Amino acid sequence: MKNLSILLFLSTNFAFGQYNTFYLSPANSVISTGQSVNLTASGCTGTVSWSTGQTGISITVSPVVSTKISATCSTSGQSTNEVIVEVRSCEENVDVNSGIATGTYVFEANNKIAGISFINAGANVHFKAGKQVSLSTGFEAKPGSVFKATIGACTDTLYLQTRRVADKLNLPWEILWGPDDFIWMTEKSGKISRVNPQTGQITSVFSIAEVLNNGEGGLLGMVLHPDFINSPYVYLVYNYGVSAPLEKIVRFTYDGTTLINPQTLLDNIVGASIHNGSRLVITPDLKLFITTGDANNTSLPQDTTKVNGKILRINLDGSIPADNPYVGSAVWSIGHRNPQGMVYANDKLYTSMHGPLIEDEINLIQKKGNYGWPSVNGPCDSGSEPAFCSANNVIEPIFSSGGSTWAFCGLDYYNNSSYPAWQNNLLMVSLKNQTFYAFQLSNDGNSIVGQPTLYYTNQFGRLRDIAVSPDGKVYICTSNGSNNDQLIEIKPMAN
Ligand SMILES: [Ca+2]
Ligand SMILES: [Ca+2]
Repeated sequence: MKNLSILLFLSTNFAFGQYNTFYLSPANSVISTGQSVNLTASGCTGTVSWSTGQTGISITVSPVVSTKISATCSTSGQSTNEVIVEVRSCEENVDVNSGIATGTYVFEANNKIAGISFINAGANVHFKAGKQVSLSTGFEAKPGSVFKATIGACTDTLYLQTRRVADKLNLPWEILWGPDDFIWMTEKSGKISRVNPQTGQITSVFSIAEVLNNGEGGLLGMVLHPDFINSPYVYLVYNYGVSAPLEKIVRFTYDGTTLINPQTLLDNIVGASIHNGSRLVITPDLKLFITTGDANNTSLPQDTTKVNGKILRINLDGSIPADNPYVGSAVWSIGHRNPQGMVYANDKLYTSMHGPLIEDEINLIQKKGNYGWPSVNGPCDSGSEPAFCSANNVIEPIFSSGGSTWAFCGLDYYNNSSYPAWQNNLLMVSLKNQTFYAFQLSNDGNSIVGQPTLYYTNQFGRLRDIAVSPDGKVYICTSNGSNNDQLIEIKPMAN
């Protein structure tokens, strides 16, 4: 089920000095794919121009992805704050678990909508479920609100069904779809397993004895050789050592049962109990990309002679490619804090990164790029950031979380026709915000369009990683610990 946390207490209706009557309503909206919402600007005596290109006091929008819309009043010259129109796809079950203070909302579910709490005066809410609308004791549609519940099919022709594939896992960190049609999985304690996605049966492959499982460190990222049938290599990154944690990348060979013949490709990377990075990606030209964290030492990411706080690039035998930007060094880009998601798509390399209390980032990685940490958080927009950015050619993120952290983690790419709403989308999961996100990429892949669509908030707990199957199903794993983690399948289904 989808949990929606909606607290919209006058979030956009605040004053702009003397123009304090110019505001937008509803403050924010949730609509389903294919639906539209009316937006109205109040208090402008001139022409209202909207960021959509439309003019007029009232407009109707039918966005296909979640988006921010603002308006400008010609007489005051003032822009309003933005209205966020969230576009949601049909899911199997939807929980509306917070009060709705204001706004127009249409919630749809293939099966059931459960509503608790209240709908305030001024809110206009429609629950539409295929089978059942369930309102908890104490649910209240207050005087002045409009509330409607109907039984009917989603506007979407597809909905998303979730299924628990496996449980009793302990801190799975990497999940990926293998060429054997099994899900390959690492767990932080040092275990590598294959999971049958149909039955959930877990087959143990290997356990790495020297893994130092400490804090955020342990056995982390994994990638398989792209030609695994002929080159059955498994690349793993993990922490090791005793007094001072280190990190290494090791290539093992899969003999059909277990992992043999470890070959260290890169070692003595500084590790720590936090900020170890450790996503691995192999590109079609057979280069291994590695994310490293700053290992809780902010002097490292801007130091091009150190491999921490970087995106690294090596050949599959561990040697340094001749065309790397710093001769003889694995460093590909600098200024990263703790990137824990990475995917290659559209001939581009995307990463997701944890910010420090603010500004979690999605970045498009360029050779020799500087991404700013620790001098810059998110965009180059405050204090000494603009000066540092122009002096150091800092590349700004293509998305940033702004004034809070969501704890961005596993990142993947979706382009399967079985769920058109996610075509050319980056999919991501987060730990702190316990949410699955779909980000629409622009056609050229260079930017993110509008706001992400959110799914499953607080439903499964902390979420660590994603895998996508060739037939368009998505798998996510939780990161709650205590041998209580799950592998969940998300499957597009016809209505
Ligand atoms: Ca993955
Ligand atoms: Ca900033």
